[in-house]
Amino acid sequence: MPKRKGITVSRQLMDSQQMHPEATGELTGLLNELIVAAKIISAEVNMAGLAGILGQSGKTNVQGEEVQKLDDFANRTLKRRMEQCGYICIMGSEEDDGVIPVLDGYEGKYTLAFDPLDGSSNIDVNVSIGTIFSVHRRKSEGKQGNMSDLLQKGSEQVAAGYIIYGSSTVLVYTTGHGDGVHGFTLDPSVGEFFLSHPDIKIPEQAKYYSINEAYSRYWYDETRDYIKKLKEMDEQGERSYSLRYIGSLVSDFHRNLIKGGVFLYPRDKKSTDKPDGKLRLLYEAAPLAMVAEEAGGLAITDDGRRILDIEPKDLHQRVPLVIGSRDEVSLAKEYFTKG
Ligand code: FDP
Repeated sequence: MPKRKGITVSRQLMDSQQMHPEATGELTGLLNELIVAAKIISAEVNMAGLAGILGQSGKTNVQGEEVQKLDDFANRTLKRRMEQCGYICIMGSEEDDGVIPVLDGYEGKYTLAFDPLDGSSNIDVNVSIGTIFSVHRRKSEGKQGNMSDLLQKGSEQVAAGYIIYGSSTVLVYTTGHGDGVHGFTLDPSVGEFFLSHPDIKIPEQAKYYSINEAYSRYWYDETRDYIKKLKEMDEQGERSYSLRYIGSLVSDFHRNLIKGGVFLYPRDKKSTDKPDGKLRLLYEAAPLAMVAEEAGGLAITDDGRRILDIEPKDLHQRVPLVIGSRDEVSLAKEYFTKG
């Protein structure tokens, strides 16, 4: 078939739905609703400086209206749109302690977990931030879903992805099963996401590594040895890797997905209150792990376990994360499991 140009994300979703005769269109509907929420958030992010919604909430904008912080805004937008979309039975948000119900009469067969605006320390300084999402099929019966519907392994996700609000707004998603990872760029002049990165494959070998080096004095030996190895010269006597650390997981991950790289947020001795590192399994690690694996990469903990196999016990469970190009994550696994 000749390659088509200018494919919108809705068209792509419809096409992939048709490749699965058992599909009812509900997942497509869910993703389409999410995309609308993403467009609203993207518009707000682009206007944030003008609208006066950077920084703390409790401010008024230039029109004298009450305004919310951007992460509040993103959270509310997602909840408001998705609670009445009719395709999900329960939600979990990185910003909310407990489960989030949907409107009575609008219960559907999926669940949605999201980090509404990842990279919060970058919100006020025009650095890329993003929304990460994860979709499971519900397990419980009845109308509203419950906690057990959200506490499912990453390997049971039916869709996952993210939207980056950066120099352009880019949506990346996968529905698994070898359907691939696809990237779409928002054309703000027409308000549509167009296919810009079809069938993304993460380069097997990395050029970059991403870790917060400022914590190096708190690292365990395995992390230190691995990073030391990455810094060694290659056989030609040249430097092999560059360090990039934006401090927005979603942005660091995206760059590594496109260019080849490994991102680490391992356990360390600094965070005694966070023995498993900082990142959340349900809202960050599991969805990105699904994208990474579907693109040919890997995602493990810093003791070598596959992220997608971890059974969540808690909505806000944290997990050490090593994710990215196959060769570098495999090398990391050797270091982390040496014993
Ligand atoms: P942030 O706290 O700014 O929201 O998940 C949280 C996160 O950002 C990730 O996006 C990012 O990779 C990480 O924390 C940065 O943490 P450090 O400042 O500890 O490196």
